[in-house]
Amino acid sequence: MRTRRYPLAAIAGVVSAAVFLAAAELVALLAAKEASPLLALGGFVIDIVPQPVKELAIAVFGAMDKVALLAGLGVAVAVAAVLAGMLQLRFPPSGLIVIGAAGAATLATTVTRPGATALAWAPSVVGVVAGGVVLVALIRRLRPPSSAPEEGVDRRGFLLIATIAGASALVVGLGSRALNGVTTSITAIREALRLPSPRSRVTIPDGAELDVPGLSPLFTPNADFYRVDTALTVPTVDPAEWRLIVDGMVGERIELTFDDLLAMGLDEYAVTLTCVSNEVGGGLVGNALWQGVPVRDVLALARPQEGADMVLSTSVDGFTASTPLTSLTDDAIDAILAVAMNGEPLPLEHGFPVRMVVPGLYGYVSATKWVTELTVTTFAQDEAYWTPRGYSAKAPIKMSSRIDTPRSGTPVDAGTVAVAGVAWAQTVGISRVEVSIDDGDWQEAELSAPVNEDTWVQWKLAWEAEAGTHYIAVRATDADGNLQIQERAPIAPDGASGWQRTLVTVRG
Ligand SMILES: Nc1nc2c(c(=O)[nH]1)N[C@H]1C(S)=C(S)[C@@H](COP(=O)(O)O)O[C@H]1N2
Ligand SMILES: [Mo]
Repeated sequence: MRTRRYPLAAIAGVVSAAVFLAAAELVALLAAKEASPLLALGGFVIDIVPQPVKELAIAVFGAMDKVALLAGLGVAVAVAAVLAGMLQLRFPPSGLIVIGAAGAATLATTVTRPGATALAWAPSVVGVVAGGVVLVALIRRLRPPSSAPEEGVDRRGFLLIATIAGASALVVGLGSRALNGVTTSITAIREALRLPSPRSRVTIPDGAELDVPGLSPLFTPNADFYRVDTALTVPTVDPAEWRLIVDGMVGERIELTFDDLLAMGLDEYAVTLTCVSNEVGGGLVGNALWQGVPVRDVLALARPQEGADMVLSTSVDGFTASTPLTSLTDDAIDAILAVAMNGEPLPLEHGFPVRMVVPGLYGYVSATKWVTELTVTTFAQDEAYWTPRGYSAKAPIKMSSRIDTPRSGTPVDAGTVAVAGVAWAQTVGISRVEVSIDDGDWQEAELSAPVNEDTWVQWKLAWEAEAGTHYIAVRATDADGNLQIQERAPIAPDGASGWQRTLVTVRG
């Protein structure tokens, strides 16, 4: 019987790659948690991918963008593995060279990742060795040195090694990854955490929430709150080990523990967070009640020096944001180090245990999650994560208004239709929202009672809808009398602008 050797060689490649990754995951679990080659490679791709591609990925895959990235990486690894197997059969040792090159790539990314430890090299190196040994052993079964081509293939030996190696790789790899995801234990720590009661609570005025089906709630439940970050896996930070360092242009470098921070006293704040990637009418905006400590109180302990104009906040995963120093020290702006969101400790994906929240600035220049360091510096001297990637170093949130209901794809019945949505102009407040049907006169909508100037308001308008298709447009005016910018702008470099206009269908 003629054994087809190339398909077997392809299998040999895939099994070797699985052994490589599994051995690396095991070593990562034992010696260097952050140095999982696949995740480091994924993180590296996130950092180098051009912004338009990143936006496309978010648009196409939505919240699944990271899953899609991992799936894509998996396909790339599989293709490389098949190639390595076939190459090793035909032109040894070129298959080994492919594995070595893959190892060199993951080595380079793991040792240069933020938070890399002294043993960050180990998973890649052990992975390459294990994968290489299995590849050589398998391919040898396909070409015994003494035999003529197509003959003397040790099929049984091949299948035995392939099965054992493949199965162990699956068990060890998946098991290690699962154990490495200490997420579970940090979840337990978070659930057991009891924060001190805040000294003050936000007063919610009567009429702060309108009752219209389909309208966003005044406060966005944590589970529905948008999530945007560059973290491929959610960072897991134990509050007992968390430290906040304040350094740079300061009179004294300080270091706070979580308890130190809590001891400064918590207050409650209502702030609407907005992402610079939010398109007009988009959902990357949410409103929450936060509990935290003013950043200005923490900075004051370190005494920022004359000449500084920026604070670079750094996350445990290396993300950075540049915030004007004045936005953090101004008594009128409630910039906080937040520990709670809507009455519970920050969810892991929203920055547990501590994040920044600064009213009036887009998240990428202010809302650092898993924050561990505040460096007092200057815009001239330092730049943050998104600055060299095409976004402005400074980015106040642009006033905007959004139509929540009726929605474009959902027809409504003729008659009285409640048109409603939200509008925000953080640090200033909204004074008016107007709606225009089919480009007719602007009609003033009813506003909810504002909680404060940092939160969105809800608006609604009763519309006598006739059968057919209609345009609904919305625009807001802030408390200083400025009209929302009509001119359309893309999200880069400092946020989208324009009035939302949607097409709705009314059934007769
Ligand atoms: N560590 C870290 N913090 C981060 C980011 C990030 O990528 N990493 N993204 C920022 C951006 S762009 C936004 S809009 C907000 C989003 O916060 P949320 O995910 O809690 O809604 O977090 C900010 N903080
Ligand atoms: Mo953002």
